[in-house]
Amino acid sequence: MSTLENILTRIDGRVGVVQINRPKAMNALNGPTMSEIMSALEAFDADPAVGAMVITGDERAFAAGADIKQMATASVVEMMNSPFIGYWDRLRAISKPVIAAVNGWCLGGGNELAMACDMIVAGEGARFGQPEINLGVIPGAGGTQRLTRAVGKTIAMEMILNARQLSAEEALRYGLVNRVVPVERCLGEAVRLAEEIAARAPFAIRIAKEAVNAAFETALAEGVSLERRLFSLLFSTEDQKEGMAAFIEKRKAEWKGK
Ligand code: DAK
Repeated sequence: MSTLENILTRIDGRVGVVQINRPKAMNALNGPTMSEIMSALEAFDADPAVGAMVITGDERAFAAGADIKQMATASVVEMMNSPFIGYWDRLRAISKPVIAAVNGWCLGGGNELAMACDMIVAGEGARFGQPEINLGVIPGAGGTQRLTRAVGKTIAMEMILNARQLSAEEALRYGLVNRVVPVERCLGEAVRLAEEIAARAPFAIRIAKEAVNAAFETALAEGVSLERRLFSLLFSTEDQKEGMAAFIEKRKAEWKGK
């Protein structure tokens, strides 16, 4: 376990875990916290001992949003020049799977952080929302786009225009989260899921993540064509030969990540 000012990190098996650790501020995401989160994820991404990652908070809050106290007096120029949005771009560039384990409040920039991950495991009491309208602003770190893609226009409109919060069960029903588990099992379930994924063929996992993410950036024909190229590319890996040989020989494949 390594302790920085605003996060804790550890490696659990082949899973890198980042825990946001600003309990007095409901894990609000100020610049230093986002900087530490991203540096930790990038270090895990570069570490061959890590196959997948989990970001979590504590039982009261995953994160209650960007730090309102830090941005309350900002000018338009300061916000336009703020490096803050760059942290979400860095998260998009992480090549290994990242799972958010969400208990408690998951609001504003916190929800945008969870949605920028690849999957979300929610604890039963989790509350998801984009309450920026209550502050006289709108989501600014991808919320209007990622939430709409996740839950559809009508629910996204209600959440963003009228600060509607979703319970964990509603988030599951609308497709925002993968599964809902008891609070005390949330992190363990996310790590277990990450561990399962980390045990699979590493290069194929990375390519699969890239292909699914392309669905949000491209037209269908372009996405299908990219998928065909990525699929064919995997036939240059030892893992493809091993995976198919193992099936034919009725044995478990041994992945090399090559
Ligand atoms: N920022 C700063 N401090 C926060 C905070 C936040 N987002 N959320 C909570 N805290 C602090 C509270 O001020 C309080 O501090 P003290 O008063 O004790 O010093 C402490 O955490 C405990 O909070 P409460 O006393 O309020 O606790 P409750 O249980 O009563 O309520 C709550 C919990 C989570 C419902 C409530 O704290 C709350 O409504 N928090 C604000 C939620 C919110 O509005 N979130 C959206 C923030 S705006 C950008 C892109 C995106 C963004 C910013 C920039 N760029 C492109 C540059 C994102 C913006 C946002 O996320």
